[in-house]
Amino acid sequence: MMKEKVCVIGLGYIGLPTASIIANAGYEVVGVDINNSIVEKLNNGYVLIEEPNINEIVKKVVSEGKLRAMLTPETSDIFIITVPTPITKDKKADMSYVIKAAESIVPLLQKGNIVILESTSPVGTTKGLVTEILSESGLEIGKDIFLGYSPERVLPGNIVEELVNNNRIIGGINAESTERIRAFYATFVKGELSLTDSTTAEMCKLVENTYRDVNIALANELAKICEDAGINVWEVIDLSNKHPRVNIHQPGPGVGGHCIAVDPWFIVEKASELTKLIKLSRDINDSMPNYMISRIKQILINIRRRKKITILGITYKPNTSDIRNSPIIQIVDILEKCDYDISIYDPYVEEFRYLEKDIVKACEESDLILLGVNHKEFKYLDFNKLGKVMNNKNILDTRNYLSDNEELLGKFNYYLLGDGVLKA
Ligand code: SAJ
Repeated sequence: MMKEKVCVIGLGYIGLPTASIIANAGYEVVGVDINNSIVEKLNNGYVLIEEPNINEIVKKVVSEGKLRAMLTPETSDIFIITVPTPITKDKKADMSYVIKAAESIVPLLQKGNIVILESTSPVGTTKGLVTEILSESGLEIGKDIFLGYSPERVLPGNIVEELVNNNRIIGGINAESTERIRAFYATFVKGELSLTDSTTAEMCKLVENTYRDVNIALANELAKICEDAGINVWEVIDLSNKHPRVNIHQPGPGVGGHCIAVDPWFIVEKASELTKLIKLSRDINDSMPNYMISRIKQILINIRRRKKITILGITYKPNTSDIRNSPIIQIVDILEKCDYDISIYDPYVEEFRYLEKDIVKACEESDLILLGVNHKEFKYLDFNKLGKVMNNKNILDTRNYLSDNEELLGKFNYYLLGDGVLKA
């Protein structure tokens, strides 16, 4: 049977791997993006995002002519919208990209087409906003055009593998839409396909990330409590999680990225009076950068002169170059305002203010190393060499990443978020 043509709108972290996997499953795929360089590079078999295995797949499907990139959409059997849904300063969902993407396909729609929204969206977007825009085609949505919502769950850094193997939720605006969208994903997704309606599917996506944000907030609040009680929060969490039904997350310097720090606000936007716990969790997680500053000030309290801090790792999570919403960058901003000298070393970041390419240089005359992100390169650093160039051999570990490094513990004053040592 002639494989159908799929148009994927938005070639970012999710859209590009999605377009590549679908092309690799045998479909003819047109990838659409407003960014000319993404389109040009993709047509030459190159990608702008770093993801394991993505380069090989893109090169393969582009060379086979199964995937090509365009600046505007073409008539297709299936349209998938994977554009960003950023958050505005007042914590509201910015749906402008989704609106533009939906409007761009209206003139191309034909009876029997399937339209799938994948972008994280406030509850009711598919049945409301998107249905309204697509109706401008004059076609009956749900009967001539099948429409639904199917959120991705892929973890940046493991997208290609998870796109195929993760379970997936399929939420149509009606049963016929759900079934047709299920049949499409079933041709390349090996995970379980759970069927529901579009509004429930939208809420599931937001709930999955909100669940993590609330649980991280619990871990962060426990870090503050344990620190005050003079006990080690990591030991408390580790031992508590040995209970068969307890899964406390990890404390940290804050929650970054473009998902967990963002998605809870989409729920708050639609139910402001009902979302006390969700809002409070966001505030707790957003309080962590300032909390780390207070720890730094405590540790360096006896140094009167201008102090220097060396930051190891500024990305939002380990082993990635992604700095979006990174809490470590918030720590840099606060340190600047408090008149500290700052140097940064992060092997995954090409350019950033205070960034040093040489870690020894970054540590020169430093009073404290802040371990911001647990990049694998930081596990076995030569702390003997780093300590020799520092004014004071202090290290504050925000990720419990180096607490088993005997060499470090022997040479540095080792401090750990939530270790309670300053109170003990
Ligand atoms: N973090 C903690 N403590 C923890 C876990 C994470 O402080 O116990 C911090 C991390 O350091 C990071 C942030 O939270 O700054 C988020 O990191 P993450 O790896 O947990 O999540 P993301 O944003 O990279 O990906 C999430 C995933 N969602 C879930 O795990 C429920 C992914 O599956 C989603 O597809 C993605 O959001 C998304 O696109 O929504």
